[in-house]
Amino acid sequence: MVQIRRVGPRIGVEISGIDLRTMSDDDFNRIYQAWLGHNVMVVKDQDLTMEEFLAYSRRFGIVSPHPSKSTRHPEVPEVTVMGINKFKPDGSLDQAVYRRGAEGWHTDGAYDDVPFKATQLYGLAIPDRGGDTHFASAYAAYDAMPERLRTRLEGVRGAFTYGGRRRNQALLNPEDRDRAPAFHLIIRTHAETGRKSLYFDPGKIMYIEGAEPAENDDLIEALTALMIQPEAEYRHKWSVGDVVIWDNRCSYHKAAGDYPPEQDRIHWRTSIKEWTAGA
Ligand SMILES: O=C(O)CCC(=O)C(=O)O
Ligand SMILES: [Fe+2]
Repeated sequence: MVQIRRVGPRIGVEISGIDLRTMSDDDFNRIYQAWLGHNVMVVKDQDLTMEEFLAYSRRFGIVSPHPSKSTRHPEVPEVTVMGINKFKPDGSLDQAVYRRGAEGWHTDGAYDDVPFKATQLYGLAIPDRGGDTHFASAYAAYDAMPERLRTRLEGVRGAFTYGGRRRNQALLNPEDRDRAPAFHLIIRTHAETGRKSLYFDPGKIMYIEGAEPAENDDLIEALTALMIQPEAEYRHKWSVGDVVIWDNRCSYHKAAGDYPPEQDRIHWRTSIKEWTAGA
């Protein structure tokens, strides 16, 4: 029996009693609606091959290879393997791998003209402490925006790059660095739910279109300060076999990045675009 349970007041839903390999279309439609309603969906106790994980991911949209080529699976570029090759040849910890996603709250793919609709992780090895993933609702961020800020930013686009103002591009190949920014509306309306959210990423934003430098800094500071609403957060504590998908159109996330480095924390990841986006 499929069980659907909310895990936080404004974000997060957990599904149990389902086998993603054999799930019916009706069951998929039910959990898809639950996901749309709660931004982040955890499906417990799965035992998937890479092909099965990919097949499930494809039910959400087009699975696209991530621009970080060096961390793609060598035979299956649509799958990123997170948390492997953590130690450099000299034995030191590679922080870019260990702390991937832990630099701060973000949304995946804002640097692309067509950002990811969703990102999905499958937990293969989980440390015995630390290593959680934090999520927060971008609808709640919009709700928290003062009217003055909403009026200023309605219809205004932000310019985003992979490395943002810090130019943090360690996991990109040299030929993929320093690309032109992508532009996205800061206040966006979700194509499926019709709800407004704050589309923002402090680590990827370069500037707000049309703002003078001083106002630009003020706006970025103001959005950074309000984007995370504590009553709209969910913290996921991983178990092996968890499949977690988040909606990048209306949520933020970050890795805690705090687990014992000598332990394994390994996930397969798929990055998923909208059907209409093209491959
Ligand atoms: O490893 C995690 O908990 C999340 C990493 C992340 O930001 C991502 O996969 O997009
Ligand atoms: Fe991420």
